[in-house]
Amino acid sequence: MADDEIILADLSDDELVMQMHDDLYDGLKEEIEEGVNLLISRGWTPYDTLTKALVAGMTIVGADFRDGILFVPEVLLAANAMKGGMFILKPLLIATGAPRMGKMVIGTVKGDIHDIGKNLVGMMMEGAGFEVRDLGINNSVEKYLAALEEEKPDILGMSALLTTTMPYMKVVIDTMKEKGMREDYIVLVGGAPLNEEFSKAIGADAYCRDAAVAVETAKALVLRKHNQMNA
Ligand code: B1M
Repeated sequence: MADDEIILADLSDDELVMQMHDDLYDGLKEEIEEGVNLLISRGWTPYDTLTKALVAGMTIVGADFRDGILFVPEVLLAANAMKGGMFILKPLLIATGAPRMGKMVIGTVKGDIHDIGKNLVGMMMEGAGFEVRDLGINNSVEKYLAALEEEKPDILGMSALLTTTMPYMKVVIDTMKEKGMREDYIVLVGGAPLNEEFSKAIGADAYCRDAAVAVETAKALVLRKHNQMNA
């Protein structure tokens, strides 16, 4: 072992989280997995581990990608390392024993292959007691509609990370209107380039800034829908 090799287990919590930000930046999947396991074994909640170690680290990656310091291959490695950590956290986030809240179909829109945020939303929704059918990436309007027919969910969730793909959400919503099925579903949208105004303009029920907001919004709107149905 080299003298300068960092032993993650010897680091304090704060040092470990900083090191995990560096390891995520460097796309070191095994180190990220070890870091996640260490934080959990030290009593960290899965949610804090996710947000403070992984999501915060990915924000740094995002800023340097934007500024031309990191390029696609490095970002892919970082994304892969993040997925390794998320894979460990997923069952822990889900194992909250939350009562069934409803069902959601979620997918990234056509032309867009970003899926980390969508996956996080799916995980958090499952953790909150929702059944989730994840359609993956690059979804056409036909795929969304087929899944709605098949699953009969309470909620349709759409994710877009590119300014060029976010308008496709309107294509999906407009098609739902044309087919007379828009009012049957709660439509939630999210993704870094979106905002409240855009969500209103395309006729979605709500914009969700992050996964936690998605869960809170979903709970509130499903409750409202059930109350209306029982009235
Ligand atoms: Co891309 N990319 N990318 N990328 N990428 C962005 C989005 C970008 C902002 C980077 C930048 O320039 N700063 C930029 C978009 C610019 C724009 O449109 N204005 C960009 C670009 C340009 C591109 C390419 C075009 C680059 C190229 O090829 N030249 C290309 C496009 C490919 C395509 O989709 N057709 C591309 C490719 C890639 C990779 C493949 C390398 C990789 C994706 C890997 C993967 O996802 N499997 C990648 C990544 C990783 C990023 C950044 C760095 C990080 C995205 C991420 O995972 N964030 C991103 C920069 C950034 O966003 N800061 C960037 C972490 C994640 C937890 O956050 O996804 O925002 P986020 O999700 C949040 C919320 O938005 C919300 O909750 C989530 C959790 O809290 N949310 C929802 C998201 N979806 C929701 C759905 C909901 C509710 C809430 O439904 C109910």
